[in-house]
Amino acid sequence: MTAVNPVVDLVRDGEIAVITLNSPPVNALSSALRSGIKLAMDQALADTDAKAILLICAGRTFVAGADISEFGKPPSGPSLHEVIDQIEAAPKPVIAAIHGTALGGGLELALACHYRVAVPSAKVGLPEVKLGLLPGAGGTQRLPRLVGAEKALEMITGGDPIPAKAALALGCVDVVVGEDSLRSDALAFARDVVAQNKPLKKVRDLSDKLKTAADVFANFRKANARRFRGFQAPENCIKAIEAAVTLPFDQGMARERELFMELLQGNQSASQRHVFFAERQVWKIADVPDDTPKLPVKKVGIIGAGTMGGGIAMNFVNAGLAVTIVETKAEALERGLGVIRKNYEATAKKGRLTMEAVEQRMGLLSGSLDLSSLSDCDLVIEAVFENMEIKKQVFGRLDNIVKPGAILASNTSYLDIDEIAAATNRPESVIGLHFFSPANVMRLLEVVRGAKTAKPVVATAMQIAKQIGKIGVLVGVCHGFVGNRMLAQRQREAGKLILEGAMPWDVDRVLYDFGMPMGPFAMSDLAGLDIGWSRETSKSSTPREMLCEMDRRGQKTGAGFYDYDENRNAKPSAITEKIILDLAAKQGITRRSISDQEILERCLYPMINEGAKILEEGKAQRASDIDIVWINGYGWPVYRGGPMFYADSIGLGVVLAKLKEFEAKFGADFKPAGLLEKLAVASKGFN
Ligand code: T1G
Repeated sequence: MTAVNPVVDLVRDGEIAVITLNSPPVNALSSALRSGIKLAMDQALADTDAKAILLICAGRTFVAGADISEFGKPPSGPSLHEVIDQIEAAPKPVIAAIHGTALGGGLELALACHYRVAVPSAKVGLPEVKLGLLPGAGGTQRLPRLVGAEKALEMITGGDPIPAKAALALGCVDVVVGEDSLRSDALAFARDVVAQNKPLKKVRDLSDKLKTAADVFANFRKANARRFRGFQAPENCIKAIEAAVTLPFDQGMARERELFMELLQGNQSASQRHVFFAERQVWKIADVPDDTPKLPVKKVGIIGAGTMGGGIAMNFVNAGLAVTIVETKAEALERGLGVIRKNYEATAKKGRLTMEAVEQRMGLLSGSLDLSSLSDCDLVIEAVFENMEIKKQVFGRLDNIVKPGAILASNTSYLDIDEIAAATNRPESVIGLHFFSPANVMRLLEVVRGAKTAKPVVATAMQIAKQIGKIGVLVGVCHGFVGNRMLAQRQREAGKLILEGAMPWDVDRVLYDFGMPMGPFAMSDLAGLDIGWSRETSKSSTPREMLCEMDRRGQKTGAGFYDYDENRNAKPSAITEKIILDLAAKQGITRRSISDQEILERCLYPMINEGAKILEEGKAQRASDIDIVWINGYGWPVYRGGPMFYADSIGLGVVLAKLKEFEAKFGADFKPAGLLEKLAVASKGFN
């Protein structure tokens, strides 16, 4: 065995030269790995006794792509193109042996080989679009030659990997071998290639599958316009695949390069790469190391079978955990369990679940009207009405009922976890688990650490988040935690802007065009304008109050800020416009024309400023955690990286100057946070 360099070994096994890549954790194609492959190929090609070359990886996976952390840095070592060209042009057969995932540059490397062997559990894919990029090492030119343009469009613009079996059916891999015998089976395959003098199958030379109907690309664009809204990468992917179909290979490669560099140098990819690493950082807690003991969680109790309680329960049942839901009234319990069954049956109807699985999940779910039925639960999550007194009562009772050592969690969206914990004699076991509606769908889970929450409880809560398929973000106790606390800033400004001169549909249009799924007023109409509203306390002091007083409660009443047709399509409302004009006049506000830029800045900059305060107070560990909260909980467009990353991309100096201008015009709501001021002055960023 020759160590070609620290991450690549070369050994000859009979007449086969075996190149082993060993660069944990995922054999990302760093400069060291690329150099090692090139050196090993040189040696294997020079070795006259080596009749074929096997490329295999040590560790948990085949190559998971280019090394994303090298992007944006000065290039070093051979480029991936050089390595790939050397392999494809090799005069000896090169075989890739794939286990784990062959992703991005990893699959492109394998597609340059003359044959590919994979284990059944392997997955292959080109996920670059998820990083705001496209496969930039021949993937957009070689994959269509193997699977056809339509399948390539789906795989490359979607970015999701496919299992080995499907890859075999598509011709992406040549054979699927034994799960635990990859090396020996791949060696046997290589020997057979030599023995039978099989041809050097170069994907670049294939063309049969490239015949494509003229309208395939136009139809694909049309069918996916909504899904790709705001993203640049999907269109560049489509253009590159079009080049594969219309141009000779080398010209197609040149076109791919142009389209790749355009994306690599753009803001969107920088944002999405930031999110890639940010999503992996959230799990790292400075004072709660990975080896912190975790508490066993087998049985879960949920208090409240309403929308949130039901959705929360589904997460645990989906993860195979037994769940008991407690309600105060039988009809509420029945209704709650009924909604869960309906949800599962709807999923089954769409073919995404079998009826057997529906019954199996419903089998894990039980209902009760008795809180003491939760006595032996390992975790109890309270999802009752958002009222402190009610929550404290519930926690006081749970304290007397549930076994010692169990975790008591609240799904509160705003309230003080420390005050709730103080209603028990075990504040160390109390934590906030703030789910987002619909709780069985939304990926975000704000894990709210109380002043006395024990480290094993924090560690267990983060582990549970992973177990139920959520992205857990650790936050501190403050009103509205991270997400809602920042949202309040935007909602306040949106409410002021429509009195000062804009209309709800102007504000919504600006934020929609920015990339949010919908603006604040359309969102309020969807959620219902009467959440937290009561006729008794209503004073006609805001447009929302006045709309509720007129029974315009949102989509559910066919009217709110917008008027809705029978298909729930929204259109600006003359009634809302009149309410706003009258209220502004009544409040002595002289309306003025407000630019889209001001609307955007007034809505986003106070949020960013609040994010800075959250960091100052230590209510979030890092700025990128705040970005993950907003992307996974509030629909912030991933191609803008999150509010804190967005602020960095604009420049904190710009944000600071604008906040100061607004402070002078509109008051203390815009007073810049100390941290923002300090970083801006130092020309630094949050991330
Ligand atoms: N580059 C650098 N670091 C990477 C990496 C990569 N490609 N992939 C993973 N890591 C790090 C990650 O940050 C984490 O670090 C650790 O490895 C474990 O990852 C020219 C342009 C392979 C499915 O997009 O999808 O090729 O936090 O926690 O859950 O066309 O990692 O421990 O310090 O995610 O088991 C295309 C990215 C690149 C695949 C494993 N490839 N990776 O998931 O572990 S662009 C990708 C993944 C490209 C070419 C282009 C997943 C995984 P740390 P992990 P996991």
